[in-house]
Amino acid sequence: SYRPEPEDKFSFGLWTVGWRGVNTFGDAVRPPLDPAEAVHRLAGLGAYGITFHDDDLIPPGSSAAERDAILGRFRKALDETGLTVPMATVNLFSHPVFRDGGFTSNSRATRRYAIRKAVRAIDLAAELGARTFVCWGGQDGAETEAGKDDRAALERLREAFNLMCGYVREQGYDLRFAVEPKPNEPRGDVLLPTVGHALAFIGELEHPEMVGVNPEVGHEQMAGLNFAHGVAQALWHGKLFHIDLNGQRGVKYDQDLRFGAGDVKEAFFLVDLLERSGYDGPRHFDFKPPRTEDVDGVWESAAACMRNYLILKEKAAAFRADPEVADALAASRVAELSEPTLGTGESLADLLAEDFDVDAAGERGYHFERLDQLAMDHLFGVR
Ligand code: GLT
Ligand code: MN
Ligand code: MN
Ligand code: MN
Repeated sequence: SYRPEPEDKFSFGLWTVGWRGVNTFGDAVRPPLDPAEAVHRLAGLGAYGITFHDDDLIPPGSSAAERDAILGRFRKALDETGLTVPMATVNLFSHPVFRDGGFTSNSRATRRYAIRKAVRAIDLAAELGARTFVCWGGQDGAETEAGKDDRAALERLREAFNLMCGYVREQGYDLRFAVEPKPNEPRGDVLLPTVGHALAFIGELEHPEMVGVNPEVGHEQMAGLNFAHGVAQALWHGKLFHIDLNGQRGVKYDQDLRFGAGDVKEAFFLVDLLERSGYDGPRHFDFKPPRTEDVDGVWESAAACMRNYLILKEKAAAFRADPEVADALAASRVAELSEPTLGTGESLADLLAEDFDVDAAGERGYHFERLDQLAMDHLFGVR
């Protein structure tokens, strides 16, 4: 049946189902989506959360009275449906003022404006009960080398995070930050291009414990990287604060396909990893319903994101429960990697004194192919 329930913690960005299909060459193909309607539609499909940029919810230039009216309608929809706002973020990329980025624009006045806008968005996030604040600096990057001092940009980015963390602590908000990496698009090269870059950056902050990552399937794949491996490392660092699920086919522009479309095998192992990891945060879909779709197609693709997750979850569980898989895992010595290389009570000297038949050990294969094919058999539905 694969019917999503709120316990599955599926959430969607307002900008995803609300995407009107404007792309580099084409105009909008769909009408604007009212945020309150989005809440009702998503709740009806079985989602538990909705997320937004400040500007998605409250159009820039709204008066105080308009803001109150929009928020009132949105809150009413949340109350009526029980939908939550697990995450919110700030748009520091659409307006022309951000043409050279927000926190790392060469223009100091722009950077100051970006921090003001972010702080107001943090207030809005806290007001609606969000626990995670995502920072995607899409316009923070460069097309030229000469025009951007990368080390200065990193310094300014650090300054912005330190200020935002300080503000959240001062206000006593229960809110953590999640940095979203992306290698390129809209900029030729974006700052913090991959999960690894983001993790290293976080270690240089004043309050690293308040900042984690929000990796997106397609973004790591745009860099030719294995997404499940990136998520595993984020988990190992205790830094998987949030996740953007979608689909991508290889190294090309950001496709934001519905989850499951694109690299299905990587999606399978991602769900397998997430479900066994103890990650209990939102399963957030950041996809763009293709412009071929009318309004009905938008909701069909949103439902399909959740359906594909639940199908993969079932397949991964069946893979793990299969006795032949247990046997193949043992043959591949997968569990042996969890044993410390040095035994308890042993010293390096014991290890150095050990005799080892290198040639005999070198002859033995690992049988990963058999194990991996069992996963594929499960994925294909023939087991
Ligand atoms: C934008 C981007 C996404 C980010 C969003 C958060 S905005 O759609 O392409 O990957 O997650 O700022
Ligand atoms: Mn994307
Ligand atoms: Mn995108
Ligand atoms: Mn994203």
